Amino acid sequence: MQVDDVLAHPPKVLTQVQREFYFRNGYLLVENFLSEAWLDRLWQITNEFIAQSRSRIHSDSVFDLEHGHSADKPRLRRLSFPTEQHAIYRDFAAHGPIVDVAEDLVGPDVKFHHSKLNFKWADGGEEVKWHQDIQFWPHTNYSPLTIGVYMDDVDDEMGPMGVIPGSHNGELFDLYSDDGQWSGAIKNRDLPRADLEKAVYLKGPRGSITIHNCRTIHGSMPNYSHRSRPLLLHTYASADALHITNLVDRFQFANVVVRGQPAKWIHFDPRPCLIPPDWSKGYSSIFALQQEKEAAGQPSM
Ligand SMILES: O=C(O)CCC(=O)C(=O)O
Repeated sequence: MQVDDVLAHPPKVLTQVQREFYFRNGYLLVENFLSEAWLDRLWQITNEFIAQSRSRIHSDSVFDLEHGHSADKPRLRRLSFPTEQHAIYRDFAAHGPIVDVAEDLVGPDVKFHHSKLNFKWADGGEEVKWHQDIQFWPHTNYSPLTIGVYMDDVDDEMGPMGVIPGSHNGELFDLYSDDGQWSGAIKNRDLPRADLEKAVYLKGPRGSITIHNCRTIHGSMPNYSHRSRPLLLHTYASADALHITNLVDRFQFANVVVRGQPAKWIHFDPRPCLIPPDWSKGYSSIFALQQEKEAAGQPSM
């Protein structure tokens, strides 16, 4: 769908000013969006996964663990693909109020792509380097967007989501390092073209949501506070955006139309997109990719 067609469709929860802001800037923050009832449900199951992580020693396809993780002091970096792990996460992704937000920004036919829960644990939870998302999971157009739910209050010290306004209309960066390995991050020598001085950091009370377009440059600093920063992220697209790689094909709940109708016609955007490596046999997390590459002397996503 073209932006004007999306805007012509009556909004469900956002104001027209918020929608226009998103299309102009490539991001949006909506404070205090989620009800306490939803937050309680999400916390109930999230606490169970944190408890389960205590028995894990190494990262696996579900639990991505930070250095220093232990049974006494769990440091879960990411719970991967939560919608595959529990029905409450699936219910939230398919029927939660964020689907209304997605509909207001991609149009009446909404496809869910994937989700993840980034914890950014207290006292040093790892940074996410500047990157754009669409190079990880190319689609035939650039409608995909990611909605993040702050499950707790987030302030400046906690590594809030940082975005570069307007960058969704700019350059799409090459996220491979010079040796041809996927780094998942914009190279240091390219960062001067990324307008980092314009960065806006999205903070807010528990229940606030962040939204960024798949081309928007974004990242976040380490969490130096004593509180963790659980951010539950969901990616949705217009149903007329066909995913190009098979990253999520092995999952039951992925590429599912959660609102409206499946597309009859595919929408192609003529702007080219980088092709990522073949992750069909597994993908750990942006943290693992970026931090491992860094340990090996090369930055990543
Ligand atoms: O957790 C964050 O601060 C950012 C996450 C992110 O950009 C990603 O996972 O792609």
